[in-house]
Amino acid sequence: MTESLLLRAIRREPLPRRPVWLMRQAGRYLPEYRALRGKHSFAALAGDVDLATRVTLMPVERFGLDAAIVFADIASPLPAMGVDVTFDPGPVIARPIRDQAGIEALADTDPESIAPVVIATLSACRSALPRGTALIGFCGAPWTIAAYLIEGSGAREFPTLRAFAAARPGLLHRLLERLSKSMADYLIAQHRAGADVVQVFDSWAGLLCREDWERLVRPHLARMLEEVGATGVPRILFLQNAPHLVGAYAQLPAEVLSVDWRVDLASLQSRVGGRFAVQGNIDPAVLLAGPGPARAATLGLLDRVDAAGHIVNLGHGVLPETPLGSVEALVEAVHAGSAAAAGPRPFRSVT
Ligand code: 1CP
Repeated sequence: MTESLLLRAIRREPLPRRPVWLMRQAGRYLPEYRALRGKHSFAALAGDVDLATRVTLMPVERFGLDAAIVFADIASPLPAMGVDVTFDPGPVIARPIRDQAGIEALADTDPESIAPVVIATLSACRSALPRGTALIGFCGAPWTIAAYLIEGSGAREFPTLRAFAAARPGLLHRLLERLSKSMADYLIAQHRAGADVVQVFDSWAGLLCREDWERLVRPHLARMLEEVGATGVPRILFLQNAPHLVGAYAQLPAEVLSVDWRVDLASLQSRVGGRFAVQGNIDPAVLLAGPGPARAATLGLLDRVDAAGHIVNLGHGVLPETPLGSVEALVEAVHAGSAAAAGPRPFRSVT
């Protein structure tokens, strides 16, 4: 049984080459995804185990990536909490939460019943993937989920959320407490269903100053990570647009820190590499410039960042306009990064 490069990199073992996967690797830049999306809405794709399994496997089959991330959205567990959510294209909350009644109306969750389609998709993906390809489960961090619930949808700089945090800190605590419990349930269920690793996406981490983050957000994120960590599943913690918080996140309980391109990964590694593996952090916009710049950015990253405990990824998700050749160039550069690079792995496809 071959253990995945991803799991071994998380333990910072010496490896024949670095693992590589990409955030948002299953999505609109893939022609096979667009073809399927032409026939089904996003909600229909993510709501069907067979279709979601097919989409999860698409980028792994095409590029030979070292991990699959389950095709779902950070909003996928919200219906289990009684939240009415649609997609246009991102999550839209029918009744944004702005008061105590909205928080108290949230349903309690448990790992046995949360998001059954995502859980069944993970089991199907785990049986389809070779052991050497890791399967990643994920959730939104409590703060990032709260951002959607309070604002009502994605928004530039989330002003309603920040106003709520200033005016109703007690209610925000209560909401984050509920979310941290439900997201822990969700990740535990994903691990039981076959996720080898879980990633927490704190995409909107950077909206608060450090003092407010420490006071309002940190205790809830820490508690969720602790609860999930008790199962033994490795935790990747991703923060976006938050260079001022990287030092604070590096004190949280997780195995991997994943940062965007604004952060110097080599210096982060030299500061925290004794405690964390690091993941990232090519600017996804560089891939828009084509295979040449994508290859150059990848080689530059491999050169600067020490191989031990480095998982190659982008600093944020693949953009929909990304040429396939850029992704191919990135993956090839990682594979060529070592003379001992593993050859193509057998892959059992699900149709
Ligand atoms: O129209 C379409 O085809 C839907 C586009 C789409 C896709 C492909 C959405 C709506 N969600 C997803 C899948 C998705 N979302 C995945 C699985 C695919 C993969 O990674 O391979 C994952 C991990 C997510 C996570 C997600 N959704 C995050 C965290 C990561 C990040 O990018 O920061 C966030 C913030 C969302 C919200 C969301 N969902 C969809 C969109 C377009 C957005 C962002 C824009 C917004 O907030 O309005």
